[in-house]
Amino acid sequence: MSNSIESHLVEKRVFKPTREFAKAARIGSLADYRRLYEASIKQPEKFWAAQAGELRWQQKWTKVLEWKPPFAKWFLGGKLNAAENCLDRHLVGPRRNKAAIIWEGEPGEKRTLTYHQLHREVCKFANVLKRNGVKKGDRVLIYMPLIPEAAIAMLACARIGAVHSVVFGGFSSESIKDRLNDSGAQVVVTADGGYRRGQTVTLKQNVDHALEGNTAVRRVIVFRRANLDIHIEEGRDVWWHREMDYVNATCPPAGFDSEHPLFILYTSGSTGKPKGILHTTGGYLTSAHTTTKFIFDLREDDVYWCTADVGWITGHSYLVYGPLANGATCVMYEGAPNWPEPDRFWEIIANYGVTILYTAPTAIRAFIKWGDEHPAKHDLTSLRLLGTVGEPINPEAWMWFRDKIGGGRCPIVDTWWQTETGAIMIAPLPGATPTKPGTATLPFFGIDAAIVDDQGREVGPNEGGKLVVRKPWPSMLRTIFGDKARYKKTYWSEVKGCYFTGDGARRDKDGYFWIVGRIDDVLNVAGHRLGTAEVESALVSHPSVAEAAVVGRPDEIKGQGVVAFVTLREGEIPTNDLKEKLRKHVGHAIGPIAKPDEIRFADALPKTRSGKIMRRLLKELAGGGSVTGDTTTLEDLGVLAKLVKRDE
Ligand code: 7RM
Repeated sequence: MSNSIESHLVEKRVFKPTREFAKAARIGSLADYRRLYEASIKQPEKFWAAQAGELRWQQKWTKVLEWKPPFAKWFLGGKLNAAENCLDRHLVGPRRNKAAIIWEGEPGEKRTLTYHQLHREVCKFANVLKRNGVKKGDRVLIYMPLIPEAAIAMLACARIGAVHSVVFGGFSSESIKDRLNDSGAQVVVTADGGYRRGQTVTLKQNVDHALEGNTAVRRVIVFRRANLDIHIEEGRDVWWHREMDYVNATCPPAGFDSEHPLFILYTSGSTGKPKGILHTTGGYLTSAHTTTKFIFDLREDDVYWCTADVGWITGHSYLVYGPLANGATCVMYEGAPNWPEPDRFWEIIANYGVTILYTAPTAIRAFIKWGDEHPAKHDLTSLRLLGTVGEPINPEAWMWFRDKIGGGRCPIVDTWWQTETGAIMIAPLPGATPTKPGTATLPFFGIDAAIVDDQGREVGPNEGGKLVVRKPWPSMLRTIFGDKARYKKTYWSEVKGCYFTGDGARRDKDGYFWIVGRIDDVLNVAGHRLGTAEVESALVSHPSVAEAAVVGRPDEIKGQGVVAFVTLREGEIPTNDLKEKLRKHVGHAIGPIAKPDEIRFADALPKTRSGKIMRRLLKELAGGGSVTGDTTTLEDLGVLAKLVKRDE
């Protein structure tokens, strides 16, 4: 097929689950996985209904699925309360006094909330919301540091049927304003400030700026975290701790329709205004609960740490709803991984005896860059399982994670999913699936993932194409808030009858899914279509390289030439000689076609706040133009300015 994406990098390493891990796991062999997967795809409604049945429903559903493409409804007629499922359910029996959240602030404070205590705080804050006029269906914007109160505010909304919209605490006033306007939120929950790399972040001040001019906001509830001197607008702003004094801890959980909206989470479209991804209650919670249980193979005595912020979908599904619905003990850390020293994460793991660590490739590449001595200083033997999410993980980074953090003994679950999918879609089951560095392996139960060509036909082994999902699943986004037309166009018009993910991928001979990059980023060199991930992984496999981003630039002869932006490991010297070596290295690993025409050394790569490399900006730079596209989701504008300067 001439228009399919080619693949040249072959990964031969395979790691089978250890016998010990497999024996204790829920799913203990690949054969079991395959049998259950087949059954779940033949009868997805049966599988999901059985899973939904593990939650507490105040009224059972009458119909599992109504599918009027592209609109799905799950568990129709059912009524439940998401907060009740994450809290009240665990109050009978020994989980009552189990730690729900173990929190550490960046400056070093430590707090533990048991399920009983968390329940109490959530009930009280739910009453605070009610007291401030919040009703079922109202939108509440949450703009908080990563403190337990962020989760408390989310669960309090869920408890009374209000729809939360969490905005990452690193975002600007402008982003808050956009999201307020789009969601129509009337209430904002924030804090005076938070801590990041030893500095305070002025959250309340950012909210004040966002509220200049016209908005629907009539109440701002402020948690005191950083003792900052802040402006309090009489009649609009109230203190969290004062409000908590006025309420009691009784707040019975009302049952809401399964399809009642639970939250809106904005995701940056590559261009234009952010999309408000809408998730509903019963289906979302079912998927979050089920995937957490199977993919992390959660045990009663696990100490589970997901390093994501609640401002991202990973924080929603795998820091709050998934683990709490499972009654897990969750570690939550407010600050930066390298504050005060680059070993903060490893210190936390040793301190609390963390058993499961779920983090992102961007963090792993940073740890590699900072040096092996930092994890080596700490006892990491409590760990039994590792996970990654957010980007394709370069095989060398995967190997480092396995060896240096997992001590060669922990399975790694590389989990592929999106804000839109609500829950993990493709990932190994740690006791069943042999893993290979760089692949998210096989689809989760009930997920009908496939790779298709431009005509929508499924492609053969090792042929690249578009990653799609052919059947609805419970935590599927229901729409883009207020914009059905955009929902249809973005996700359901590219490939007939399928959900289009926007990602390019291939399946190997074992059926494993390899994400090759975003479809929009695919390179076209002399008629060869190459994903970005392979070329980047080839670069990262060179011992001098910490991170790489590859983009195409117009080339008269080849159509596109390959430009690689490369950051080096600590202590490496950027020379022309090294550039030549790297070009050869890629040629050797993949083939001459993928050899970068140009290599540019950079101090850092432009990334989104959640750590994804923004190739779109690099492409504009590489093409010789200035960067004109949207840069509001960029983590650090300085990075871009530096790259432009180097270019001059
Ligand atoms: C959870 C999250 C979604 C996009 C997705 C991919 C990329 C995420 C992986 C991955 C390769 C992975 N939601 N992505 N996980 N690529 N392997 N395990 O990240 O909405 O912010 O991003 O992230 O491109 O489409 S998200």
